[in-house]
Amino acid sequence: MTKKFESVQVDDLALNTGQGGEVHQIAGGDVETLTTQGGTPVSDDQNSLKAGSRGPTLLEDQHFREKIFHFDHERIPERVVHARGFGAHGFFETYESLADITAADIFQRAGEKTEMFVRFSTVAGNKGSPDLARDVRGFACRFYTKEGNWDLVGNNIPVFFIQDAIKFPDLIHAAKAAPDRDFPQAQTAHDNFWDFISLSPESMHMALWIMSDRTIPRSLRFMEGFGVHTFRLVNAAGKSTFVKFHWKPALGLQSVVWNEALKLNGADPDFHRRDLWDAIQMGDFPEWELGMQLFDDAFAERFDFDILDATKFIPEEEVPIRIVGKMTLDRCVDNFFLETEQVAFQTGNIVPGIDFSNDPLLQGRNFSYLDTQLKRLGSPNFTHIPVNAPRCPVRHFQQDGHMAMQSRKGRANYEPNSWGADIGGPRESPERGFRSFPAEESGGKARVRSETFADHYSQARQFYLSQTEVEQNHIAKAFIFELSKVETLAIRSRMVAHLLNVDEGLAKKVATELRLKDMPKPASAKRPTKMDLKASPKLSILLNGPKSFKGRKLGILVTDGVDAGLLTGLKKAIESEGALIEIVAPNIGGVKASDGSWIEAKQKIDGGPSVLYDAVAVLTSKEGAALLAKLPPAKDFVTDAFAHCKFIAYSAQALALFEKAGLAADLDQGCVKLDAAKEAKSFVELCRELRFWPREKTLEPA
Ligand code: HDE
Repeated sequence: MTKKFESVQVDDLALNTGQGGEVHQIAGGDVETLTTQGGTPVSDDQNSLKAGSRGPTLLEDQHFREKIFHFDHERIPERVVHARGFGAHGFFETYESLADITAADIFQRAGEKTEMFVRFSTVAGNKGSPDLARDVRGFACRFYTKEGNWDLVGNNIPVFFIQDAIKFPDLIHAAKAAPDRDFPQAQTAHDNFWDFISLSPESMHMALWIMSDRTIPRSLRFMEGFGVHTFRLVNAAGKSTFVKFHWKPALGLQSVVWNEALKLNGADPDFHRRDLWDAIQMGDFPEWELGMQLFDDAFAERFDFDILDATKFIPEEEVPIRIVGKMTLDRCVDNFFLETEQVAFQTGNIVPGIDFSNDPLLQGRNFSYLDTQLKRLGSPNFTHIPVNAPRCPVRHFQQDGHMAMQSRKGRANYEPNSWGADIGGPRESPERGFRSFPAEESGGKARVRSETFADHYSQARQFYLSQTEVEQNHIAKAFIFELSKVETLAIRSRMVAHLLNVDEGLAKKVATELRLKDMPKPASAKRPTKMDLKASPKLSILLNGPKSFKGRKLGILVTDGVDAGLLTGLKKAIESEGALIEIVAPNIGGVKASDGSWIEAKQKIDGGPSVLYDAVAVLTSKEGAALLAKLPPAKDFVTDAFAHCKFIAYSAQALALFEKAGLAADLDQGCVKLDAAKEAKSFVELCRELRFWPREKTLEPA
């Protein structure tokens, strides 16, 4: 359960008089003595040292100077991308030995448990930006293996915007706030971003993904993760197999809708981090299975696209995913800064048995991640910070530098040396040590882009055609929203020209809604779009959703006089599904139910809008409904829930609220009147579908 604060009597606390020197008692006993960094006990932390009670502050006040000095230096540069993130500890369990495919120690023994740290993030926004920005989510995983840290620094989308790392600064500059005005923040709906994208045909596949609901996940627990690049696995005999890494969430996929995301950012900018924190604190540990798509040179040769091109994915239908283990996140951090902020992931952190491919994006990343940590953490010794320190022995001759915490003992700080095994220190091991796969490389030096990277539209089309009608509609609407915020007409038109190469229907819909005066010609393409790639149903969120309401939340709006039996019945049905309820009421103190019992509220109605919940219920008395009908946030509660296609349960008396909100005549099969507690179960069964999508069409103008 989430920890509740123990109630403290206000009178129990010795209030600060500012006079200093009081022994501050906290309910429950004496506290430890405050000290300086040097360990000197502090007598007064309320007043600086002065010459006389009204005189100047004295420079000799070491405690004051140290306290302010440290405060002044609390900040470090935020990450240049992925600044806003949230981390958690966990472990990985290997399902089976993969010794025939890789020598990586972590994959040798079934049942092996390996400690992990994971950080999820958005990309474009600053550290304080809202969680529901339309954005790619970072999915960075560290495995503390017995042979070193392995960092799989992935995203929640399997492809990327660009093909060569040299374009990364341009992409990120274009996506982030413009340099002259420093806005817009944490969003791509602006001229610079779409200017860059529309001038970079290689981004078209990713553009389709980011306009899909993948970029507005319901929670970090309901999204997939991808290693994106092709990597190599190498076995003990030196045989290499190509691999793409996948994370599959145990709870299935779920996203919110765009209008909901916009409102969520206001209602709870911390929606995702709070959700993950709550789930872990309650013991409902999030899980993902690790999958591998394994393939050889022959497949790479015959595949329609280049496996080194990070703007392409390999459909699961072509190379099935082999599930090899499971990650469980079971512990929140003790301190956000020490762990989540200071964790320094590096794509270069690989272990024997795993190797890079020549993907030019990956090769560029290998430079960037090491380099950026020096800027952020200020010292080459960032691996000494506990969250970055490997859990296996670390032995080398590197030394000194800012903030050094560890060094070898003794006189030997170089090798070769002749000091003997005890003093002389470690030596390389050709048998155990990491060896790069000896791939043969040839060719003249040139700044080139391989011809095999030239098809920019075929997989964009394949992705679009793999979506359900509801999802295709969301993609179209996202393009319309984003391009409506673009002020330069030529950029809007240029994007439509690209969409014509993806799907004519999509392009026309976007052009019509933007009211483009002239339909542009299709963008010129180096390679014509392959029209016959098979749809991949695995790419749809809705086709890969959960089978239950587990891990989701029902928001119940109640008033005084709520039918106690009905409320208990609904609560029981939700809990037996493994889901949660949250009580919303006109006042935070709670309400008095029909049987006289007191129901505590978690949210006051104006702080608990329906966007916080996966489904909602309104259970009231007649008087209660009349009260709610006068409250704008209560009307918004049902109007939004309806517009966001949520399942809605209501008691007969609550109908007055729906009437006042103008919804009574529109209530559909996704809205269920609960007359008796026993009907609660069938409502919860309905909620397993998550949303009542048929409603969406009825909400659009004919
Ligand atoms: Fe990153 N990226 N990236 N990136 N990236 C960073 O490293 C970079 C790319 C990703 O939670 C930075 O430690 C370049 C792809 C995640 O701490 C930086 C290129 C993918 C995180 C950097 C890429 C990612 C980062 C900033 C183009 C998915 C957050 C802070 C070649 C496979 C890690 C830092 C965390 C962070 C560079 C492209 C994922 C600047 C140059 C593709 C999840 O080094």
